[in-house]
Amino acid sequence: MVNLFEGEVKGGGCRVAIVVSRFNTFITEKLLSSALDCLKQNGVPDENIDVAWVPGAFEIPQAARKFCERNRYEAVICLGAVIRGATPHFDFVAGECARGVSNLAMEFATPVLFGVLTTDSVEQAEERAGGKSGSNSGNKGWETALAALEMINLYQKLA
Ligand code: INI
Repeated sequence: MVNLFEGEVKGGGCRVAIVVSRFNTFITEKLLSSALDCLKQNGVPDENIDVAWVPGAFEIPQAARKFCERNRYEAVICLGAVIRGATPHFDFVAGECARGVSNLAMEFATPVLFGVLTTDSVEQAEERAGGKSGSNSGNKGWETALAALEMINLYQKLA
């Protein structure tokens, strides 16, 4: 019989930080709203959630580091939207953001979650942010918050 470790989604008592980027706000506000719904529906009270807005995805890891350094959250959630469109910036911004978030997740004992959309088009980004209405179904904000709660519980079991 193997010893199995699996995180359960239990938000009660958790403190969570969210970094969300303002670039493509029409998408990122939907990611944020769905992430907040998920946390609240799973028992995380408003006063246990801190949210920081940053200009763009490139700045996400910088603010996420500050949250990690505070050492008072069970998870740090990163939300953003990098859309290829016509900008040559895409690969640099998307790549540096992913690399920065991944480095934090390895460096700190806090789970750091990657809810940054990297898409070829606005339509693809909308699809992943719950459609035009920003519903919770198919919304990566919701999925990232759920993943955060699972990782928090898993880390508690592995501690
Ligand atoms: N930031 C994004 O979050 N998404 C993008 O699609 C994007 N594009 O395409 O350029 C973007 N650029 C801004 C970048 O994140 C920084 O805020 C900026 O370069 C200042 O450091």
